[in-house]
Amino acid sequence: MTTHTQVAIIGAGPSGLLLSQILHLNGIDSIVLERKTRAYVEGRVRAGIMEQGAVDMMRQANAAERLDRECLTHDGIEIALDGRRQRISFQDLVGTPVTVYGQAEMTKDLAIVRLTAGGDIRYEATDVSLHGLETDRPRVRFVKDGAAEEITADFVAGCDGFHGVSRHSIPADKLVTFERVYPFAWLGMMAEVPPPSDELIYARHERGFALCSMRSRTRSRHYIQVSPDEPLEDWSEDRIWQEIAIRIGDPRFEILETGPLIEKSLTPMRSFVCETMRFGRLFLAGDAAHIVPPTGAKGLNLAAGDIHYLSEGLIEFYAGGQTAKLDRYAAQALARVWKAQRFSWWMTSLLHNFDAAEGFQNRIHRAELEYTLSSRAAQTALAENYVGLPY
Ligand code: RFL
Ligand code: PHB
Repeated sequence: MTTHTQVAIIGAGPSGLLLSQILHLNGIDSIVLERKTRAYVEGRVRAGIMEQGAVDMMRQANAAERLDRECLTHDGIEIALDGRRQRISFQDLVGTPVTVYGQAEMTKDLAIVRLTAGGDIRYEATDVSLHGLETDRPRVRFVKDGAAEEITADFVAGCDGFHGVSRHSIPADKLVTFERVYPFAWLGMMAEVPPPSDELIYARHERGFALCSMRSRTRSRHYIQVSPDEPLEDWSEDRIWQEIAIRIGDPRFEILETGPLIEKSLTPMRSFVCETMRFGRLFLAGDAAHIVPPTGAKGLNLAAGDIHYLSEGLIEFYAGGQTAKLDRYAAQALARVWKAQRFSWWMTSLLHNFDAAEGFQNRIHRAELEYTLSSRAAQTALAENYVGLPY
């Protein structure tokens, strides 16, 4: 069966759902194809920090009602160096807060508004393949409920994450990519206990990085730096809690409340940019085009930024056939992406322990963190980037 839509969107993560909903509110129709089940997508524990720009995109999508009610607003972060904690006040330095709201909740809210408005999201659509991307009538083939189907569209939005099919549909000789893989991973966990502080604690310690984050005042989300090849089974609950306590400087558990873990996972750390964010009628957005190490909390926020530029381009096109904004899409998105890449790489470098062989580099990073904690100018630069650069 062949169906036509204006924009075929691959992936029902935050990028794909935001785009579909914003297009819908501007009278543009789309079909979203998602490989996994709705429950799987909505159950994935991922980002937790939203910049004001991402919150504004949720408002623009008419999907911010629960976010506005349930989110936490943070005016700063704490940084612990060898167990000594110091606060960096975003309020004082740049006057902008960040918002704590889970990506899983954001994805649920977007799916509900989209489906309530009659949106066409096809979960469990497998074997997606893209064709005719250099023509003005690209086609997307897929299998749903055992039957082969085809969609024709004016445009294809590749919102299918780092492991998706869209980026791989661009001919290899047209792809321009950059990558850096870090020699460590994050062990992430969730527990139904209050976080140790009102704000996030980022810690650099000789045993490695730690981060105490949260999803609410009663739900903690914490991470520790581990070696990328370490089996998850080697990390008992006790060992994880011990390690967090030591790294944030709370070895006697005076502020860190412990409890059973409700989730535990390992995330490899990489920086990746595909500069070919457009190929013919295909536009890549979000993790399909770029990955940042999570230290700067930028992945989801970059995805929202891409959708801002891409939706503006598509809205302009359908309003009067102009392609000026679509033609600028890749350049505009990349300018922001590279700045967030720089910041994420910098935060990662400053806060993690690299290989002992990298002694000089470790000392330089430590000196830079000490300098940052002692300089208002350096803290202002950190705050400006953390709360998010303007679109
Ligand atoms: P997603 O969320 O990966 O969604 C892509 C969707 O596409 C589907 N898909 C396909 N569908 C059809 N056909 C195919 N062939 C397909 N291949 C894939 C997938 O099933 C999926 O549903 O990408 P999107 O929408 O671009 O969103 C990006 C964000 O998810 C990501 O950047 C953030 O989670 C990154 N991130 C963080 N970002 C922040 O801004 N702040 C944070 O605090 C933050 N913390 C994090 C993070 C990512 C983490 N992990 C696990 C990578 C913390 C962690 C631990
Ligand atoms: C999270 O809460 O998941 C989180 C917060 C800040 C980060 C990364 C992840 O830098």
